[in-house]
Amino acid sequence: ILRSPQALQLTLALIKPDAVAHPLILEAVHQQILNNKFLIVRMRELLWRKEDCQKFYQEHEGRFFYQRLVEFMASGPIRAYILAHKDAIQLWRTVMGPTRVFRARHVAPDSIRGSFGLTDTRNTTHGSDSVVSASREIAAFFPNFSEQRWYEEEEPQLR
Ligand code: RTP
Ligand code: MG
Repeated sequence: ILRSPQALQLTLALIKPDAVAHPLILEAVHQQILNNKFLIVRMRELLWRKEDCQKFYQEHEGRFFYQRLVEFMASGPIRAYILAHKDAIQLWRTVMGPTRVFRARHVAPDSIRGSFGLTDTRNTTHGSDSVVSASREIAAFFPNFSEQRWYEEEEPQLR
């Protein structure tokens, strides 16, 4: 397997506080990552400060849900992953399902959000939505990670 952005795209996945707080849901989400044959490049658990959330979600500043989202994301531990796969960004968003929980339950009941989402804010997971935001979000959570070095130097670990 050639390690290139075409063959193995990187994305940032977050498991949000509602899911990290529940061991069975946390395990089920992790299992979805494995089932879909993502390569887990990095993984860490952390508690976010409110200022970090505000920065991360700054594109949503002013939206009616912004304050609620920021407070929720700082309310408990979250888990962050760098995932690699062919077309990882779109694949992870498909595995997550639609953002809105009502839509997720009806259109994609077996998706992560369709299965476990509680509300539009407490919707279990986050995934980058473009190559540009994936790079920005990976850097926010894994400041020592170099995408370029990863593509050039590390050998793929096949599962
Ligand atoms: P994300 O930005 O997290 O990848 O999510 P997305 O593209 O699927 O959804 P977007 O519409 O961009 O929403 C950004 C985040 O805000 C939360 N949200 N809460 N009504 C609400 O309470 C509400 N609406 C959106 C979502 O959970 C999403 O993480
Ligand atoms: Mg978005």
